[in-house]
Amino acid sequence: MTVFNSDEQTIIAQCTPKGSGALALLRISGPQAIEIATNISKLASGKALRELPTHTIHFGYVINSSCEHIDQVLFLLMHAPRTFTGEDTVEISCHNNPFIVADIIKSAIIAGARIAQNGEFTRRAVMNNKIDLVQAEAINELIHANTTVALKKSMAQLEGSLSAWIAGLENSLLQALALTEASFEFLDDEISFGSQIYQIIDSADTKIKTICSSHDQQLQIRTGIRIAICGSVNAGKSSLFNALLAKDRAIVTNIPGTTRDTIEAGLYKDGNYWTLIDTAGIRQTDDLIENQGIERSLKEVSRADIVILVLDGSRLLEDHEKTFYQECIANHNPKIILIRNKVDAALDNTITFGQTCIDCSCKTKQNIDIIEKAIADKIAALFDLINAPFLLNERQAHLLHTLDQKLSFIKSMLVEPIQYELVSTQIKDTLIFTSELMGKTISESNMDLIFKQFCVGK
Ligand SMILES: Nc1nc2c(ncn2[C@@H]2O[C@H](COP(=O)(O)OP(=O)(O)OP(=O)(O)O)[C@@H](O)[C@H]2O)c(=O)[nH]1
Ligand SMILES: [Mg+2]
Repeated sequence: MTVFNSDEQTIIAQCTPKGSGALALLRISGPQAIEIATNISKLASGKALRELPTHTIHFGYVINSSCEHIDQVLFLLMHAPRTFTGEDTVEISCHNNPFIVADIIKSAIIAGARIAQNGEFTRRAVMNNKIDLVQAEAINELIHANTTVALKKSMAQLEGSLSAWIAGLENSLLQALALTEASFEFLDDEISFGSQIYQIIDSADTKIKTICSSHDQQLQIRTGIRIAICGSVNAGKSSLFNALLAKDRAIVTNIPGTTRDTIEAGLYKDGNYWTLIDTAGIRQTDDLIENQGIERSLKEVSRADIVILVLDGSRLLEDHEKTFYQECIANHNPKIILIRNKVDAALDNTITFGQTCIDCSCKTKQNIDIIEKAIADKIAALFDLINAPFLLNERQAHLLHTLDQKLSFIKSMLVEPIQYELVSTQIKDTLIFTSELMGKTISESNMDLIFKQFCVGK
């Protein structure tokens, strides 16, 4: 069902990223979209856009209020309701020069449009029942996905997988509600569905718990993987950082303590976004600044998803260094990749703390590819752990967590003698949460919060 709001203003925004490039896409959506586009266009065919059939493309010019040509463009004309927003829509493909884009937007504003707010096109798609709120959120995830796994999951979500899951949950709760009401009605006949209701509630609760349990890990698939490079001073951490990035990003010298603060740099690798973090080397020092840097390195060991622990193969370790490596391995074993650098100048130093250790040389680039492979394997193993079919955002996770608590409470009420009237009230309460999850009963201010996270033009 498409809902049209005659008070709704017509909006315009650039949908493609700002900056110069070959082409840009602008979208005009709203009740006046076709009229506005007609007034700012001069088609090569000599016809007016308003007279042309829906879902057609037209070549021509955007003109300003003095009828001067701004740019040669293509107009994609789409009548409601078969559009993204469910409203009349005209999309303009123009040349991507920021001055052209600004002039086209200015012309449209003079003709009666206004600039769209963050996420306003998607919000209108939700208001017009083109997609539900969960699918709208999936669009935002899709745009910002930093790993191929996140991309796949948000695509599935956009296609309705999470919405269908929530609908299934809602159905179970409605079934439990029906049985509760029936038990209440037939109380005198001593017909009770207590155990059936318990089973339904318990199974719904188990499903929610499974999804919620991997929420923390899901952050990795959404935001990319943090890979910290840590170890003793002068071990070659910055050299490895540069080798993995394939550029001289961090300063490398033979002076121990060269890196004093953490440095981050990102790269796309095998369909994932890696954030590499070079850290200050661990050593005992009285230098205040260096000590703060070392503190940051230790924090990074805890925070990162993967830690590349670098040993200096050209010298023997001091006792405090051995303690650092041992503690690091003991406390963070699953995420550690131990490597021994400088094998080109190696002493007969085979200390590995009982771990698999990759020998390498940042100087000769020996085995850098093996380190990359070890990182990719660790990422694959991390993703294997996350078997939940959906990626929940904070809003969804919070609502599901509250729902889980509510269902646990209902289960505690389902012991004889059962107060069916009270159980029924509680189940009705849970349906408020599923409605809010889907955006059916969400408040305007909460909607504002959700769409604020979107970019303009989406
Ligand atoms: N022979 C040899 N020298 C290396 C290798 N990797 C790095 N170095 C040298 O080791 C020294 C220290 O390298 P860095 O990359 O700055 O080491 P770091 O661990 O970042 O040092 P800090 O930032 O001081 O903790 C430099 O002189 C590098 O040229 C290697 O594989 N073989
Ligand atoms: Mg360094």
